[in-house]
Amino acid sequence: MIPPNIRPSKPRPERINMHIQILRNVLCFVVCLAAFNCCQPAVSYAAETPPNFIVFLADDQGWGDLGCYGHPVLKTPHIDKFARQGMRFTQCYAGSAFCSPSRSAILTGRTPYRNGVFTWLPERDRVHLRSSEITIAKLLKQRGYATCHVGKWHLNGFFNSPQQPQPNDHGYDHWFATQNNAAPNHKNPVNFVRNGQPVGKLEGFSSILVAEEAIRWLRGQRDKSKPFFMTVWTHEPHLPIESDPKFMALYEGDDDLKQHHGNVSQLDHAFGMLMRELDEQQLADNTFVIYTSDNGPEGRLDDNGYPIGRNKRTRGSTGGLRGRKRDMYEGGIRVPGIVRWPGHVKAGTESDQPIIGSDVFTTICEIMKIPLPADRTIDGASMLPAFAQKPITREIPLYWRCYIAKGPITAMRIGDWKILSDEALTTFEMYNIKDDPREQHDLATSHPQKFREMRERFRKLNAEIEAEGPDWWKGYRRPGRRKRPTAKP
Ligand SMILES: [Ca+2]
Repeated sequence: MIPPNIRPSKPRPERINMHIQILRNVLCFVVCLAAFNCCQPAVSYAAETPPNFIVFLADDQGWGDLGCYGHPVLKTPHIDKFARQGMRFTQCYAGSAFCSPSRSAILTGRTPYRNGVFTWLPERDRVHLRSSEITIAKLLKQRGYATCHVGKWHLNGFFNSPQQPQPNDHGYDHWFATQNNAAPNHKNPVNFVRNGQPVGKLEGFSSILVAEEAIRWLRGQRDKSKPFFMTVWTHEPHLPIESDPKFMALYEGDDDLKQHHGNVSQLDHAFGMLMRELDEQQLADNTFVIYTSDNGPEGRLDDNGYPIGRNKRTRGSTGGLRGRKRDMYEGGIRVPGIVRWPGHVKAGTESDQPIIGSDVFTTICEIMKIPLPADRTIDGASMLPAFAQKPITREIPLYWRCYIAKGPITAMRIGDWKILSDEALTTFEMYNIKDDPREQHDLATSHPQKFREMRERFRKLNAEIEAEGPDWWKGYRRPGRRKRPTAKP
């Protein structure tokens, strides 16, 4: 539209030629821009300030153990708020059905039987995360990141010993950790080690102490000229549970129930402390934060939801899914999974794309444009398409294995189909997870073609994983335990 105070001048040939030239230039620019955009990935970060990363991991928190995952009683206001600020994954999986293996998958992008950490690690176990594994902490440190681990480590049997790699050998500048659980329990723990130095008895509750250490590092100890990568792995709500009475007071019921539920609120409070610190340091906008858990809830419950085992504080929820910790059914492996990354992940969104712990490695590599290691298999896929509400491209199927599972020992999922089996891959079950998330209807017999296809892929994948990983799982015995029979090939 021409402004009223400017009269259009009469077109002259040279003016027309000039206009044509301008039009050509504009057209050329538009075409070039379109071509450039076509060649770019859906999201491009190269020109931006490198983001910070936080991987926050709860211990033994089930798929149903958060307000934002539908728990009717648990009070988790900070994590619920976090979910409203980011994307909540309804089908997030841990890399395994128990502790150490899941952690190894997050750091390496590799399924546990491939990276060697196939079992939970008691003290003095020879199984450990080998220095030959490439962790995401190591890759980011090489690219100028400040790195920090706080909380449970559980990736070696010889913790704080020269006999096996420690967090600093896996890329961490600063670490404040325990080998496995906080001892004697979450209250006043005595077994934390900071950068190789035992710190003695601490006053307070474990997840709060862990968050305080993370905050101290963020405020004063890190090199603020660098972006940072931080893993925050709480001990809560793993046994032995001990909760601050102020969190127990939020609940009605017997003391053991209050201990468990209060423990989840304690963990939620610690998470809130860390998120508030990001806000106060104005770091939240440029920090990718993922919240997840390492496996399903501990213990067995009767029909009334009351614990069957000796420990009555095992009140975690699978949200109605079958099985619990150590099981290959969904309740053992499906966990909360929430990502917040302002500007890249739309607030208050949900995704039903299956993701798994090992995807953390690949996702960070893609964001940072770090090539995936070419000399080994990386199982994880990038979550970035899910952030844009698109399907994730997964070349290697989701795979789990837990030799102490009560039912099937191993499982694989492709699309909506999941196949489960004994360790020798001779007896199978198959479910359609979309139609039957509670795994009530075994379709192995009624869908023979799909079953054969899944079984073949499962056997092939299983053989590849066994061939690539160390064979520590063969004839494994825990320190002080009798030898386990050698597994069949
Ligand atoms: Ca665990």
